[in-house]
Amino acid sequence: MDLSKHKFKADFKKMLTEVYSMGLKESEATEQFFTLGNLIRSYIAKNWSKTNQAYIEKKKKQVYYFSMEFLLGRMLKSNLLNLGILETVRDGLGDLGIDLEALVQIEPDPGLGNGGLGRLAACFIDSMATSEIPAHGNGIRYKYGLFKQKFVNGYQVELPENWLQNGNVWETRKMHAAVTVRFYGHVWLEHSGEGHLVPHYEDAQEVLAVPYDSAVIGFDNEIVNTLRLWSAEVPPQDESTDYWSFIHQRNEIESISEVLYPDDSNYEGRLLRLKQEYFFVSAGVQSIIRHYKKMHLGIEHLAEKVAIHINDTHPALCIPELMRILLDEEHMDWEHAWHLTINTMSYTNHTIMAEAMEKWPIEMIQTLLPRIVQIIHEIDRRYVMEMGRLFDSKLIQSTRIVEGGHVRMAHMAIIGSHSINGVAQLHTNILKEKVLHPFCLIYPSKFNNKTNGITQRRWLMLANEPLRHLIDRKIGNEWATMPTELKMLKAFREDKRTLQELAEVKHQNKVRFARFVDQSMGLEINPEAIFDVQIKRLHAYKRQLLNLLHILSLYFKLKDHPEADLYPHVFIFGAKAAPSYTYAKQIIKLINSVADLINHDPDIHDKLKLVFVENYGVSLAEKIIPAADVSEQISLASKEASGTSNMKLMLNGAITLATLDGANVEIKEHVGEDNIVLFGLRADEVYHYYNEGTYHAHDYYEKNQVLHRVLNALIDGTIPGAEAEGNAIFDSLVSYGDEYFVLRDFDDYAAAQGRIDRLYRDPLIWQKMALINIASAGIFSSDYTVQQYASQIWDVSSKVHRI
Ligand code: TH1
Repeated sequence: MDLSKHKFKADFKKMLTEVYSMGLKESEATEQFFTLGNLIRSYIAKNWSKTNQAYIEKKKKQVYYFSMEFLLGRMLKSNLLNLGILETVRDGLGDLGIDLEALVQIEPDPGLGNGGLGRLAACFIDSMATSEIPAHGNGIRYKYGLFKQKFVNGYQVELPENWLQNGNVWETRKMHAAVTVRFYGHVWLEHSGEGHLVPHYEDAQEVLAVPYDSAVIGFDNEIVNTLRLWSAEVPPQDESTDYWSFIHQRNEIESISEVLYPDDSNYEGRLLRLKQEYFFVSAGVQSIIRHYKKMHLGIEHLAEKVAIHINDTHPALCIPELMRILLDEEHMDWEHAWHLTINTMSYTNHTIMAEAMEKWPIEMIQTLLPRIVQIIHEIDRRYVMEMGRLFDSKLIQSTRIVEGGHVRMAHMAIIGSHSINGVAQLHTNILKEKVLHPFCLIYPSKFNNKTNGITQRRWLMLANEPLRHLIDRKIGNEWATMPTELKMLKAFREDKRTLQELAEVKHQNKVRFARFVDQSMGLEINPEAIFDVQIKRLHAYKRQLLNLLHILSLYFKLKDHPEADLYPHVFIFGAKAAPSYTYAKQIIKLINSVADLINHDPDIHDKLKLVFVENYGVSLAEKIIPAADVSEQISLASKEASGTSNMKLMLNGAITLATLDGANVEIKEHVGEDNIVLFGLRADEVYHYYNEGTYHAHDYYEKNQVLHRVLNALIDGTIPGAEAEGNAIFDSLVSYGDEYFVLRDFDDYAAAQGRIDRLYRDPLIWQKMALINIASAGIFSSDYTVQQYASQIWDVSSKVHRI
């Protein structure tokens, strides 16, 4: 938008008086932040309604991205950037004696997600608005986001994250768009006068779903899409309601949107979680139908104008819910309703981990959602009947929805959608060939790949301004919307000056991060050291333990040979564990205890430091990623569906140290073998071990001297404070089979770390690798990812930039 600094300053002062009746001098950062937020809202108001009107008037097909999680991060700078007024506002505020960065800190970081899946949804809505895709997010307005992590004595302690405490400037409560969602009770079908069956409900609990809308602003294009998050409330009561039963009901109902479940890649079969899933699905689908009817096209054309995307199986109840509305409220016959539903729905699978697969007990659904369970049974019955004519009955039994008293949500999502995609090429291949192979025989054409992506606007333009300016000086700024233009940087691969400038940018970011570590943790780290970063949820398959065991081996090496030629290293971890995931919490405690040991050992000096940042999340990622030299992507091959921090770190010039897992495979293809450091078992080798049952972890403990010493340190008192955890972890590796092949990959990992150490010593070689990584990262922009979803899955228009 066009905005002069002069006008901005006048607008700002005016808004401050209007909202707070305050002059500049009396105001503090909090008022200034809310004033700026309100001003941004006023700037976008016109374009927001214009966008919506245009979608209706032009009868545009619209996409609804259903996700239990939207891990947005702070929105102030992102909104300013996308509006094209970041510099004007920064300058203008500066004139008024206000530091924009101080206002940025006022905004709470809304943690409405756990990790990659939720952050992907946030990158997608930014990219969809920027790519001019008519698409909206649909999710839950959790009162409490992901817990705040504290370390007490090295143990993770969880505190509530009350992000709404001071209100949320970006949202608008839309009372007129509220809908009712029904739970419990009894239902029976009766013939209506007009020849169809209509359901009658008795004793149902009614919940009012109230939407809160936030603007999703496209970059430099006047598009404003919507993120709609639902909040659960008690419907208006009549006079006969008993007061105490009302209070009781209110607590039960409001608990639905109270808190985000803190499990990543893990399924907790709680009733409240099922309620959450149906709550936002039913509210979202009802509101889509209501909106669709404004176009007056007839319900039979729904799939031409609406695409519903199911982000993992958590919103898979969209399928029976849309069927319910088409059958019970639109009085369609089953075949037509089913055809429409399939054509409307598409589904992304994000994991092959068995413990993440949702399987809801049929009685639980029966009690909570009596009408939905009837529809699920009927979908299942027809599937078995119709497919049973075409395929072997064993194949059909193994793929049906209802089995062993459970509803298999992935099966329902596949059977009820026209598209199912994995999130990286390797992951999609594993789905097709192994995990979902039976479905691939039945529906080969439904399967496709959409490799994940990240938005370069948040993860480079905003998070790493020094690098952004360097790139702009070298190749211009078209990469803001045409990210593969970054490849032009390759022309500078031999240019010493550019490589030197790149090194200076990285150094500057490392100094900044070191200052942060010093101030927040009282720990001094040396910016000349290699900053080696592993930031992601704590999960056994991600193998933070492999990293830690190697750190211990370096520590012992330095203890035995203080003169050993090790380049100084700072190992940086950021990770939350699910509160109920005991093993992950034990690993956190062990990492913290090892950090205490190493960081306080006077023999070690600056050669080795271990930093475990507390409360890792989007805001911390924005600080750490620009300062990273090495990106640890060391999951056991086949287990990490894609990963996205690998892409963010590469984009910021870190060198990837990786197994050939998830999107690492594609990173390797784009940067070439020389610009990535690989190690470890390949996915097919992992499967081979499983099939043959030939992995014996204990042998590695017995035969590998370095490993032997490191593992013994876990149980012999070398690591003070973590005796119990050390024992449990030792047993998991040595006695109970080492499920994720940590010991098998240890030597190869250590050798790869040795290569990193040697490469880093030659700054020209290292910076050239960094430059090629940045230059090759454009293809991993979520702009391209969503453009592919738009054309290949959703069949909606988008502004496609050539790759
Ligand atoms: C993650 C995957 O583990 C990761 O590899 C991928 O990059 C990311 O999704 C985005 O596609 C997943 N997060 C969750 C969270 C839950 C359940 C399953 C997964 S898979 C709650």
